[in-house]
Amino acid sequence: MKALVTGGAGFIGSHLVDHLVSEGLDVVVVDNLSMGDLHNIKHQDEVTIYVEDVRNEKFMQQLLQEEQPDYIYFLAAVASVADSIERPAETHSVNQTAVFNMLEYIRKTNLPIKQFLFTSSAAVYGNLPELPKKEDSRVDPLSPYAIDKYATERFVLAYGELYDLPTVCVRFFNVYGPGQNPSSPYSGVLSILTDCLNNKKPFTLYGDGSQTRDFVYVEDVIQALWLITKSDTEHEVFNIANGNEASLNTIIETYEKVAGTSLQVKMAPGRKGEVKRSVANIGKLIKLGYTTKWSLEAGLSKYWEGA
Ligand code: UD2
Repeated sequence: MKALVTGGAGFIGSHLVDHLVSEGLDVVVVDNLSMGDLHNIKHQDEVTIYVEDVRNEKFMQQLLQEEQPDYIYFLAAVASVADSIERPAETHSVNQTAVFNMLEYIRKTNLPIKQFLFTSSAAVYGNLPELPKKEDSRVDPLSPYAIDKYATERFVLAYGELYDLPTVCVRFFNVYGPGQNPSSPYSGVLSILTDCLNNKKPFTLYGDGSQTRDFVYVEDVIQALWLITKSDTEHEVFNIANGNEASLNTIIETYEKVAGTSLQVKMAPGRKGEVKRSVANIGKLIKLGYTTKWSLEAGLSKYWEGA
């Protein structure tokens, strides 16, 4: 069996690639290294890597013909809400057009795939008050990023239904773990916190710290993705999360305990368009056999050990 992972050198993608290799799959990676780093992939010598942009339509078509993957995991994205607000046209071309073009090519050529998995985001839920978020909760995508993710989900599911393609979508909540790049102000907060604790840098807290998130350790995310693949599920959306709500203040307190050191915190006004509370209902994943193996404490300890 062969898997194609776009964005396979990125934070989540590289963990997925290593898992797929350990499951005995042949793995092909396409990554333009805009965010990713080949060093993230442990099994680099066992993987076929193309440093290319998923927007290169000709290249992607040729790749699909030559490699004939059974599984396609579309993780390549500009994964930043802020970026999508600053450069909406460019992020749209990655977050939607590249996915659409691939689907269209698969449809036209009847490429015999076993699963096409598109990675969306909790961003689609926006700031609506119902909690926890279920896959069929109302959505309110507020940024170009969230709109692209939601619209692309719809394309992926509609292509699945209309043209009988085995497609599925997942919505990532706040994923953390080794390999997440802390260098941008819009990097995941836990990668920034790790960097601040490690290097005694001040941490800027946006808002009063009462905002909540559902933080999920990357190994649990890989567990979920693999369960979805093995289940041959089609035309469904799954939240991928831990299922627990934690405030940023709790995160900071827990991480300080784990690291045995205290953080220097600078207060700043809350970010514009910020989601106040976020937590997922993960019942659908649990039905596939998902169990969260990493509590917040356990995940943070493991992350800190390797930091
Ligand atoms: C996450 C996703 C984003 C999008 C969004 C949808 C990540 C990295 N980002 O954004 O792609 O899917 O969910 O809602 O998973 N914070 C600070 N100081 C910092 C950095 C962050 O206080 O230096 C706060 C930030 O204001 C927010 C919380 O920490 O309240 C989490 O921030 P984040 O950027 O890790 O993730 P989020 O939920 O804004």
